[in-house]
Amino acid sequence: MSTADVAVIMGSQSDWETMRHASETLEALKIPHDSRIVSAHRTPERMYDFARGAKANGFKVIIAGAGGAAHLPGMVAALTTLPVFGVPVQSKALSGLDSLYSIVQMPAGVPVGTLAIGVAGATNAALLAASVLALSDPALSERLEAWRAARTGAVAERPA
Ligand code: RP5
Repeated sequence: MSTADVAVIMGSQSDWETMRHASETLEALKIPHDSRIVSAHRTPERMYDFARGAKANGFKVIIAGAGGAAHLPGMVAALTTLPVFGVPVQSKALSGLDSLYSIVQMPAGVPVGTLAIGVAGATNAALLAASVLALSDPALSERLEAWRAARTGAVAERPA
């Protein structure tokens, strides 16, 4: 049983440069999370075991990032009813359009909440996870409001 509410999974070590932004955002909001490499193609059995056991292991939300032929978020969503947020990692060959198309067009019945390509998507996946968890966690709800207010407060009236 994990003590983490959110699993941040990714297809490769090379995805960490993007997915660490999800982890850092969860960290900033003091949300317990666990980051793991789980590849749909290279470690399919690890992926199956993770997805099948995720709910029983105490996870409430899964953030899954992958690039190229990015099947990880969809395959995980096929194996669990936990909310899955998919982050298309920006690939070298096709700039992440391949990742986006691999994640976004799920068939009806197997949902993946697909985010923007790259760092913005990873950051926003963490914020969406926070919004879900905040529905039943008033203290987190306050931290999320404060995080958003700080962002608003940081926008200058005029360019420097
Ligand atoms: C995908 O292939 C991973 O999610 C990664 O974005 C991409 C490339 O992986 P590496 O060759 O860098 O390990 O499965």
